[in-house]
Amino acid sequence: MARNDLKLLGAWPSPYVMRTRIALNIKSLAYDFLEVQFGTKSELLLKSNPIYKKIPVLIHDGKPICESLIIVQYIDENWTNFGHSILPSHPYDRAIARFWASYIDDKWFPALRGVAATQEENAKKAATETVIEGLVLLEDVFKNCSKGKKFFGGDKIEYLDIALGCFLGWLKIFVVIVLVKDVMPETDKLAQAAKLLRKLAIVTNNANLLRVLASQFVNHVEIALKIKSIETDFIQQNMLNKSELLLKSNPVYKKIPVLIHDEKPNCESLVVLQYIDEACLNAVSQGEDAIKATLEPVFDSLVLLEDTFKNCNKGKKFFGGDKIGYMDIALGCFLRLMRVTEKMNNVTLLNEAKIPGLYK
Ligand SMILES: N[C@@H](CCC(=O)N[C@@H](CS)C(=O)NCC(=O)O)C(=O)O
Repeated sequence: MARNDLKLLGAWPSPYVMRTRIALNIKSLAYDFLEVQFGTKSELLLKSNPIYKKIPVLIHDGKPICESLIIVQYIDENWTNFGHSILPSHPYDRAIARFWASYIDDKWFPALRGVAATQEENAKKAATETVIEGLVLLEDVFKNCSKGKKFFGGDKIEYLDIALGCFLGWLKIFVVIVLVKDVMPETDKLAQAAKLLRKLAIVTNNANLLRVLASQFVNHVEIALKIKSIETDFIQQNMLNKSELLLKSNPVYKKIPVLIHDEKPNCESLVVLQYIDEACLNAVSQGEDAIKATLEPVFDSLVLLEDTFKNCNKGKKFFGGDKIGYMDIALGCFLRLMRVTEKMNNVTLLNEAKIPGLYK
């Protein structure tokens, strides 16, 4: 069999690079490991990952693939008959695995890094809480997935083992070396503490937002609150064990986000967005320059996405050509939020002249 032309741009200590190397090992694929010096950006890296300029990048037959979790999925899909499959076989189990993998990357690991990086006591405490709560959540997921076995994937290493596992070495380092030591004793104690913390969440301010970390709907509301410079207490919710406050505040849907203002709950993210805009909660709205600075990266991203659209759609209506594809779904669901942002800030994000493809 012809050897695959596989090159991996990476550095050995990087947890993200470890993910891709584990996946390559599972599939018994040989590859050239092109080590990048930490902190430097080779020309090949800049050319292969011009958007994020980060490792890992897998180069397969001259074509670069970026982002560790995407690379792991690519390896699994491209070499289905090699080794065992990395993603679970059932689509629902796959969805669950992807959901938690994003949670690990978007919420849990940044909090873990925050614990080490921040000097400010309250911020450190908040980050530590997030890390602990995350571990408790992930422990639940592990119990459901592993079915009493050693891995999330049961007897074999699967997607979530790779996604989380590569951080565990770093977690130990944080626990041992960094100041976390005092607040991070044994897992069982942590679990108890996290449950207690959840129960102790007290409504103190006028405006409180019941939320969970990984909710896009909550994110929408948080963005609106930020735009309006409204300070809120965030009351973390465990959706597997709904709090009395949540059930009382949103008895119809029993969902987050709920914005509690002067003890009156507001439910459903779009309704909450309008409420924030209309009631404004006595907040001072930001100056024009601040809004412009916030929105600039959004413009830049839209222009990049317009380029991607041009490459993918082959002159047709969707990223997927004639039919709605993955990217149409991923981006399309944010269109309403962009319209709301435009309306709330009196700005134009979807500019037909600059992004004609996306606009249409
Ligand atoms: N989301 C990316 C994260 C990759 C990442 O953060 N890589 C780090 C190395 S551990 C990097 O290249 N950092 C260089 C930089 O931030 O400029 C992935 O999953 O691949």
